[in-house]
Amino acid sequence: MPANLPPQYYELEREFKAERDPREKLRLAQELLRRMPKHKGTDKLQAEMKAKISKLKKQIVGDAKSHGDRQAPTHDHIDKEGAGQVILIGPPNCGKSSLIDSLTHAKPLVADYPYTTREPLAGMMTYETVQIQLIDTPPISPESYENYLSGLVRNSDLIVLVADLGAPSMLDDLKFVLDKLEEKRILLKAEVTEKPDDPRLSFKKAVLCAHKEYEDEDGAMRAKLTVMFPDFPMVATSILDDESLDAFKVMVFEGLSIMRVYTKPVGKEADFSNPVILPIGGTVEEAAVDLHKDFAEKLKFAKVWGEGKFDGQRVRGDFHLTDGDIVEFHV
Ligand SMILES: Nc1nc2c(ncn2[C@@H]2O[C@H](COP(=O)(O)OP(=O)(O)OP(=O)(O)O)[C@@H](O)[C@H]2O)c(=O)[nH]1
Ligand SMILES: [Mg+2]
Repeated sequence: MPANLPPQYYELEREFKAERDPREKLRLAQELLRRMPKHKGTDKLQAEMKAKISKLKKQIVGDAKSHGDRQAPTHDHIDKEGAGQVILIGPPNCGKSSLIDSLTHAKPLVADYPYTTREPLAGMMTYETVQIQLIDTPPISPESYENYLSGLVRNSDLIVLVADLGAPSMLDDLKFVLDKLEEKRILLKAEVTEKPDDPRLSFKKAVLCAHKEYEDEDGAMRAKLTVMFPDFPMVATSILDDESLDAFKVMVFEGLSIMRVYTKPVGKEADFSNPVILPIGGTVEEAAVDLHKDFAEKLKFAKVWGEGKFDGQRVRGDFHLTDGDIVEFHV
């Protein structure tokens, strides 16, 4: 039986064959399998593709292990920790490492010359009751692009594009970063509402950090940024301005589109130290699953405290929660 595959399939297959990065190759292989019409004529092809996927997975795990043996860690993947993984990217010397230094306990190298950062470095930022992972990265410029950055950016939950308000070449530098990412098929978006039609592309949500605000006293550079990125959330920051760093945290938290839900055992106080993190609009049932799968199955009803609710309002599993709600599960 003929396979009868659509032309887009063959186009994607060519990309797959040409791709060298195993993680990207795996992503394309999974997409090929997903797009393959499922009928008798494609049985053999499906089996072959599954075998390729499994081989690629083994290769990725194997690569990580063998690099570990040689004490040379791979940088294209950093395990996620906390409520979200946020990657700071930008041109050389714009202040990425200084921001990580000010916002986390990580101690990156900071220097007044470009190309200081050579490897990614993760640190945890505390925003109110949540921990958010920030990743410092080497700069992106015509002189330098670390290939593993594509994987790191694709895997992150949010991108912070850092602009240097003190650099006369700021707009060109940022344009280069955008062009470079586009070449790697990553498009930064103010809001990601849909998946790209073309599976080779990744749409990634980004926010803007207009850094070194005191270098831009008349606001002229910020005005230029707003023209270049009209829809993107933006804060102006300086490592010398604590309020600006607080505003940065709010922007990042909001950019992650997550909310905090506090759980409360029956008859006891709520636990504010360890919120359940859900996507905005998450339900009581999703919060219960996060605690324990059984819990969600046995759930009879819940009581909710929070804005816009009666205190202890009785709700069912499909009730949509909002940031800061307190939930008491009844099983
Ligand atoms: N005026 C001013 N300078 C800053 C600020 N933050 C960082 N800097 C300076 O900017 C320079 C570069 O800082 P880094 O944090 O090393 O910059 P980077 O983006 O990590 O640089 P690379 O790792 O080379 O890409 C240093 O001299 C910092 O002291 C700020 O808020 N205001
Ligand atoms: Mg740096």
